[in-house]
Amino acid sequence: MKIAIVCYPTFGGSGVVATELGIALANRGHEVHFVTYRQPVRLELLSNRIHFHEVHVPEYPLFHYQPYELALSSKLVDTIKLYGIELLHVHYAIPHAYAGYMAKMMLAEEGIHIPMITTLHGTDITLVGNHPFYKPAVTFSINQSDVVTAVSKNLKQRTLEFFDIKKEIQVIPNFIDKTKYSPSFTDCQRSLMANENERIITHISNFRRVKRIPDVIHIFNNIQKKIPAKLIMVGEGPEKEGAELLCEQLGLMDKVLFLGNSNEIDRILCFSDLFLLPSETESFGLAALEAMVNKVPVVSSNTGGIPEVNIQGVTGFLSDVGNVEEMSENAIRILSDDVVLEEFKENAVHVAHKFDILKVLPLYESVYEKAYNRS
Ligand code: GMT
Repeated sequence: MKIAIVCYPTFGGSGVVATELGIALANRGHEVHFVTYRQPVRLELLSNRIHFHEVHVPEYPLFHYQPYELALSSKLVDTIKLYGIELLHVHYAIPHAYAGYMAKMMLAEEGIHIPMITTLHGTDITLVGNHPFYKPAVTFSINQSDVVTAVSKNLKQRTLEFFDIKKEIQVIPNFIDKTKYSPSFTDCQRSLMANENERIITHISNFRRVKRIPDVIHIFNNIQKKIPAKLIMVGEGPEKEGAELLCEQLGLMDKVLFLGNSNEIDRILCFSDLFLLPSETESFGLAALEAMVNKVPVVSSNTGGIPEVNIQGVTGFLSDVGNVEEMSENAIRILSDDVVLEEFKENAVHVAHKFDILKVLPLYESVYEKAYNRS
């Protein structure tokens, strides 16, 4: 099939999932066209089956806000016509489902009927979508999609609670491509990050408030009082500066490394012993899954879709949001014994393989087929 994918091109989970899905679809013989304002960060290789179309929004002084939705829907119309695209898959409802619907309507005027699949990722629903300003537009564009998918059961349930949705929502979980994590890759360069006797703890996110970055630092502070350890913080975002200050106040600066954004998180996870994800909410927790496929157990909050990924007492432990003390105790429990740590590591990778792309990709393909045959 010829598929257009609309996503955010940044380090956020929805963009990563959309990009990895597009690459996997191209490997299966589909022709994939990414339409967004910048080349997605994980899209390194373009080929005759993977195309990237940049959406330009011309600056015009009259516009206080530049109209991205308008530019995106026009670009979609042009790209769909030029390349004979058969299906549109938008990731993240705001504003992609809205722009996609407009494109669909414009094309229908010309007798071109294109099905639209909308995948909900979480923040589009829980944080932004339920804002009263956006609610009518988000409800409308979800209901106008030919097929709606959500990345976890929890997200589906919350979408149905927040919005008046008339469409069936199909749960298709996020996935990992385990072939990208070769077991022969042993050059972890652990020694660059920590001394031999130290455990390595990692957190990866976009450092927004929802990630509860101060909890990460406090949990690490408690751990390092009992166990020699280093903390690696990967990512950029508004909470990063405050996190650095907190580390300084707690006298942790020589034990915490802030690495910024990285395209090599598998290398970082390769030498990690534990992943911390104490988020306020998380529709899925792709970062936790990426940790698990790299044999890293997870200590997390028990919110949103995280319990569908991190299994209590098996791949790690889950606690109520903000329960820093319990999360610290659980982390110490995993880290203080080599045998226990190894068991959790093995369990983590075992459970992660249940989310292998080879199991998840056919679910998307069957949804595409259904939507295409209906249109
Ligand atoms: O977590 C973020 O802030 C980024 C956000 C996004 O939209 O890219 O992530 C959401 O989608 C990911 C991929 O489906 C999920 O793994 C994350 O849990 C979800 N984030 C939240 O729900 C806060």
